Amino acid sequence: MVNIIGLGYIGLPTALMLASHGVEVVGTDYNKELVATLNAGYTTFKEDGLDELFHDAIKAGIKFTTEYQVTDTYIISVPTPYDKKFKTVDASYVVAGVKAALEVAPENATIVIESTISPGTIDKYVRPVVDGQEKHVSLVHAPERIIPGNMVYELLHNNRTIGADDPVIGEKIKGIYSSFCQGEITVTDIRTAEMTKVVENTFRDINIAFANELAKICREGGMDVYEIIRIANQHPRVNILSPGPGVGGHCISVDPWFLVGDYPGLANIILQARKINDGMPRYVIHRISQIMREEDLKDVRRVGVYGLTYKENVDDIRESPTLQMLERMNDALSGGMVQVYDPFVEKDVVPNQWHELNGFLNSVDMVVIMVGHDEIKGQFEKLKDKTVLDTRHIYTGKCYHL
Ligand code: SAJ
Repeated sequence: MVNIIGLGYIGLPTALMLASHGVEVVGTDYNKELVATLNAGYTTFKEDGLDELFHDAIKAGIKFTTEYQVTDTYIISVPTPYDKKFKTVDASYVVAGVKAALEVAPENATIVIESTISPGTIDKYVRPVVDGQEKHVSLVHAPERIIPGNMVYELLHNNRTIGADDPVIGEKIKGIYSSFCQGEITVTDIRTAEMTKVVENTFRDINIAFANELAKICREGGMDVYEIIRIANQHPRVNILSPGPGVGGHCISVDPWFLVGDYPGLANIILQARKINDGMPRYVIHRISQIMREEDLKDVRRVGVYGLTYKENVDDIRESPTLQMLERMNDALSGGMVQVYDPFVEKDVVPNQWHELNGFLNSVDMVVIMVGHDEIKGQFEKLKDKTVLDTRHIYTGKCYHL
């Protein structure tokens, strides 16, 4: 039996996937409310295909509880919050999860850590806890790679990495993930697995920063960045990502800082990329002011910001470029408050937040598309009388770009 500890964005889909592929699974979370919701038959966040998977797993006998189980395999997928000021990861939830597992784990059990951690975290914070007790317990790091918005498909099809001290244990854990994972699974050591995960997200951050820098250069030089990237990408060895209003989410905007923090002086491109991407929300404010002047729009309250989430078709607002922009907007746009709307965000998180598209659009003259949700793609005719700044290059009508 596998005991999954932490039933959030990664733990829940992983637990459901294992259970629906014949593995006996108990999901444990200390949040009683979350466990009660799952036991009442409801998932806790929106994701394509998650509800179907949930029903398959229930049929297969998955259990949800607040109790830690006595078993030979634990998978820890708890949050690793990030300290914005010191750019470091807080491993305390991981350590607490490991300690909880150790209390009940039998001799020779394996503890797998799925949570994203900075390279060296296991040696520094987890290993001392495991080594400091009598029982022999093996450690494994199996970082997740799935992308919010396409989690179910990617769980099934992505390649995976498993880092273990002992290759035999690595192979055993590979066997468990192979129950559902159709991709290739590479077994390596723990440090390599930790580093690889961070490198993957850093690669993407640098590529996006390059696209953002090109957008600014092309604006200055009067060139169309999207056409240039489209043509450049026809080269067989070029694959430039898309410019945008910034990089949000809990991964790409966070992981590269681990390398900057641990290797100051060596992580130079990485640091510049972070600065460029973090500067994009401010650049969008600058574009809004420019366009307002050009169009003779005077009232900031009649500017509407479409999209609050960190990217399209998800309900996650962590580190979202829109939130970063709104924080800075007050002073930059002479104190006025823009209107804001996102179809995926039901709770009120910012002032002047609308919960209905038509009302939002009626209250504004200018729309800034910050997120390319499918919702707006299906209703572009509603924007035809507006001044539009499209930061995502999705709008088909006449508009401004980054
Ligand atoms: N973005 C751009 N331009 C692009 C692509 C993305 O501006 O061309 C922005 C998005 O709008 C968003 C941010 O970057 O604000 C990050 O979004 P994303 O879709 O690129 O990635 P995440 O953060 O949702 O998921 C990433 C993935 N990592 C990689 O692709 C290397 C995912 O596979 C990881 O599992 C996840 O991080 C994680 O948990 O580490």
